[in-house]
Amino acid sequence: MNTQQVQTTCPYCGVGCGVVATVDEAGSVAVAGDTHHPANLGKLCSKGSALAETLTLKHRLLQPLVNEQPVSWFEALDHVASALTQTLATHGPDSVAFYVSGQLLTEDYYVINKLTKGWFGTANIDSNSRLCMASSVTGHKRAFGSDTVPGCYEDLEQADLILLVGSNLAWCHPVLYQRIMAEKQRRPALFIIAIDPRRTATADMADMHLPIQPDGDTLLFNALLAYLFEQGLCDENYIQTHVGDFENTLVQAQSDSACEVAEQLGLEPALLQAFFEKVASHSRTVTLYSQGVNQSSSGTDKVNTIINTHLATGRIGVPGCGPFSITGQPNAMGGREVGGLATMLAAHMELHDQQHQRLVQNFWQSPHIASKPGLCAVDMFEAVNNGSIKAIWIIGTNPVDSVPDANRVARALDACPLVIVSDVCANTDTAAYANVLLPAQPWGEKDGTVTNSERCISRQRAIRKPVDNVRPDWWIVSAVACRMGFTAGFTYQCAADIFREHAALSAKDNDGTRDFDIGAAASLSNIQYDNLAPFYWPWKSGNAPSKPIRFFASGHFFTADGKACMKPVKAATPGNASLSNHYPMMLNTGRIRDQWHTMTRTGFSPRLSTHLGEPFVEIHPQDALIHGIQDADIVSVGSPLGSTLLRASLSNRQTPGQVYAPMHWTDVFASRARVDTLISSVTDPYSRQPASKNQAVFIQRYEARSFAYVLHRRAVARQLLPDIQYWSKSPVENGWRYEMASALDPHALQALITSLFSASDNTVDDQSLSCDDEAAGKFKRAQFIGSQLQTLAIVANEPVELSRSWAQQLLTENWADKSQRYRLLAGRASADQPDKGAIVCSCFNVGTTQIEEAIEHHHCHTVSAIGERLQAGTNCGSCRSELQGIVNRCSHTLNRKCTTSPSRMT
Ligand SMILES: Nc1nc2c(c(=O)[nH]1)N[C@H]1C(S)=C(S)[C@@H](COP(=O)(O)OP(=O)(O)OC[C@H]3O[C@@H](n4cnc5c(=O)[nH]c(N)nc54)[C@H](O)[C@@H]3O)O[C@H]1N2
Ligand SMILES: Nc1nc2c(c(=O)[nH]1)N[C@H]1C(S)=C(S)[C@@H](COP(=O)(O)OP(=O)(O)OC[C@H]3O[C@@H](n4cnc5c(=O)[nH]c(N)nc54)[C@H](O)[C@@H]3O)O[C@H]1N2
Ligand code: SF4
Ligand SMILES: [Mo]
Repeated sequence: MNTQQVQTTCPYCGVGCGVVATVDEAGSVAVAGDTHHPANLGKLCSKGSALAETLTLKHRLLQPLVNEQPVSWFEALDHVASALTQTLATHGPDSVAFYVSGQLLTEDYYVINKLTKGWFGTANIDSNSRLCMASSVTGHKRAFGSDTVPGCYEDLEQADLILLVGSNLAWCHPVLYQRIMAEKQRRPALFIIAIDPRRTATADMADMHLPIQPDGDTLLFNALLAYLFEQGLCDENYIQTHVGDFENTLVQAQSDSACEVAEQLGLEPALLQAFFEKVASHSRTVTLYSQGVNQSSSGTDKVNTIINTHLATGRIGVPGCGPFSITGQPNAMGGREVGGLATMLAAHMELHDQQHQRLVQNFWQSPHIASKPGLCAVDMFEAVNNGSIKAIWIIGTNPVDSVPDANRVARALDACPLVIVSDVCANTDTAAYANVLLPAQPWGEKDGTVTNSERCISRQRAIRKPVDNVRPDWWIVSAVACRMGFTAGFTYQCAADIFREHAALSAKDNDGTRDFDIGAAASLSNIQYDNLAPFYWPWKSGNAPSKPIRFFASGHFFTADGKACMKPVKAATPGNASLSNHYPMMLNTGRIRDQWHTMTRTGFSPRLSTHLGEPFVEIHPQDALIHGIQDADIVSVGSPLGSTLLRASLSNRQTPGQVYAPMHWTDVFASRARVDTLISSVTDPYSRQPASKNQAVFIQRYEARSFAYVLHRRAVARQLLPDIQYWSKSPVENGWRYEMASALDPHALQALITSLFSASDNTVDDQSLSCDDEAAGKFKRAQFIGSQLQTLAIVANEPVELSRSWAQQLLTENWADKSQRYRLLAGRASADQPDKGAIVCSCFNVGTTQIEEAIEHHHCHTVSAIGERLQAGTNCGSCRSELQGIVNRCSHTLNRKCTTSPSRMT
């Protein structure tokens, strides 16, 4: 059979891995890592490896809709254009806003930014990057005079010491993490320190873990600076020539660290001292940081205290050194390059700089140019809420789930006269509020460029013909602009036209005054653009740089005097000042390994749902005891803004007083698990980035009277489940798994489930089984159609005990042999199908029981030995830290059974 190979880029995280997609004649797609791509050299993580599974059309938005009615593109575009024209004419430029995404391509972003700032005359365009990278942008600008990431991935392999601050790299940037671990294996002296209030999978693999109190980072890094000075490790020459404000910064750091630093940070003094000594004794240091730094009320200050330590020691701009802000989304960097935020202009130019305003306006030949900042994400939704924004166009993001005070966002959109949503999925929580819904081309069909964390620009290429009726995001916005009469600025024929214009603007009157310059790309032909290999910016002339370029090697910074600025920062008080008797716990939120954000793509992959299949809250056993909570109970987690119901997962990964919940679950996948309904709108004063990681909450056991586990071939509409207080659903092969808990008694829940999930036709096999023990509150039912299991429902008065990894295969099995059906009710695998335990390796479907057995009975005492025996961890490697964790645990208690994570509930 003929096959075609396309080189493209992964649409998930900011590592920006190259992907080779192989498409056969029948249209089926297989993906593999691109061995030629400099970011990943052939590796992919679990999410990247599962990309082909997300190409299904099942959940796609395939048709423009206006007021829920299908319309042609012609009608949809006309409707949007006239509604926006009218809003602008009646209420002025600031009544309109775009809220976009770091997952858009550079070309999409460029066009949207141009329309807003040049034609609408407002800077009301902000992005989910505000929730993600804004503190890094602001910190970079304060220190370097520009939003520049100085280093590259190679630095991580050349360093002697890596500090991972507020980054769960093992789960969130797995391929980069694997690059570090491969280097560690080659060079065991490479020392890794994780700084995170939680003992994450990343911390498990680190040589040292500092479980600091939340928001202790500014104090920690100020104290580190004071220590490095005391040890004579500040680089006087570098400071003299290249750095400003050293003295003031040092004085502030010394004054902050005069207190009991270790005690405030919640650390053993010896551990803190050991940390200081490690940093002092390793000159090749990279500090890589992510959302534990950015998403904080002191986020920008955290960034600057980190950069301060690098500037003071000259550990920047040279191999193996530097502060490194790792980006979350695939094109967070590209969005910043085109200026797609309310506080920037374009091509790394400044909104407040009149010369930049003139330059951009002349280049665009636009009627207007925005000259003051627009509203940042949280304020933008407040403006929608108070009615000053009357039309909002949301593209490639799901704010009803991901923006703080998410219920307010929903209310605001509900009341907003015009909500336009461009998405690839039909049923997102945000799409539910759209007056106009526009189907965009997803990954695999769209075409353009993205920039990864190390400034590498790669092509995303279409790997198959777009489905009829979906369009590129840049095309949709340009088509509306043209209908509004702005044809001069928006008659692009293809993505390459936009990229060339963007490249030309980056070089316009630049002459080295701005870091971002890809002027050489302005003359690419369409064919050259199509064939463009990954390259690094800056690219001013000559051939495209195929090797990473470091900034600041010669110390030249983009400030007026060419010197970097150290920033005196008053350390924040660690912890959370708004804790109270009502809200005594600190809620930390973030990610899990195999889900992507609001699950609109990964949430439909059975393979990616085996790792952690339910919304959960991780609680320290001591706190659980205080609050009368047991493992697998349902817990209400609430703040002054709202409350959620989550499965309890007891774990000493948490520090007492703190709980952790993932951000992923939405109203599509669970009854009440939208964690952003709890998060208040507190933002960093400089970057306006929300503090998503430190919310005062209460936790309380939900007194459920009944619990259920249900397997069914179809999903049931949310509206049909109002009487089931807790439910979550996850895909399994050939159907769905539901977990439930309710205030009904078990018998009533059983009856409700039977009415909801019974096959409605008369093909139901009369051999269907049931086994009820009314007195014990246990009810079990299995229904068949022919040889296929249709529904399995187990109801109990306590959390249902059942091997989930065994049960999730049941809808794929042939049940023609009726004598075997009893196993379903007994909850037992047949002898030739031993229970795998909770799935750890989703590539090869390997579970904890198998791993435990390999350790106990086959002497597999290393991750590699387990890999050789079971294949676990040998493909994407995302689970290697968990494998190591199991090895560590089992080596202590070899004759005891390993326990498994309760949230997986084997
Ligand atoms: N699997 C997966 N990978 C992803 C994503 C995904 O959705 N799923 N999303 C991508 C995106 S957009 C992003 S932004 C990145 C995010 O990547 P990360 O930032 O690595 O992920 P998070 O889980 O949000 O948070 C990181 C850590 O910050 C810690 N933290 C919380 N408070 C503090 C604090 O005060 N100080 C310190 N030092 N640490 C703290 C948390 O405990 C958490 O372990 O991941 C990207 N990669
Ligand atoms: N509590 C808490 N909240 C957080 C965070 C946290 O750590 N804690 N993290 C924050 C961070 S860092 C981030 S990045 C955000 C992420 O939050 P969101 O951006 O809201 O999450 P996604 O699920 O990535 O939303 C992307 C949407 O775009 C759609 N989409 C995918 N591809 C395309 C395309 O090509 N075109 C169009 N038009 N649509 C497309 C998807 O179907 C989906 O609906 O969440 C933030 N919110
Ligand atoms: S690390 Fe994983 S999610 Fe990130 S770009 Fe690579 S394959 Fe995609
Ligand atoms: Mo992000």
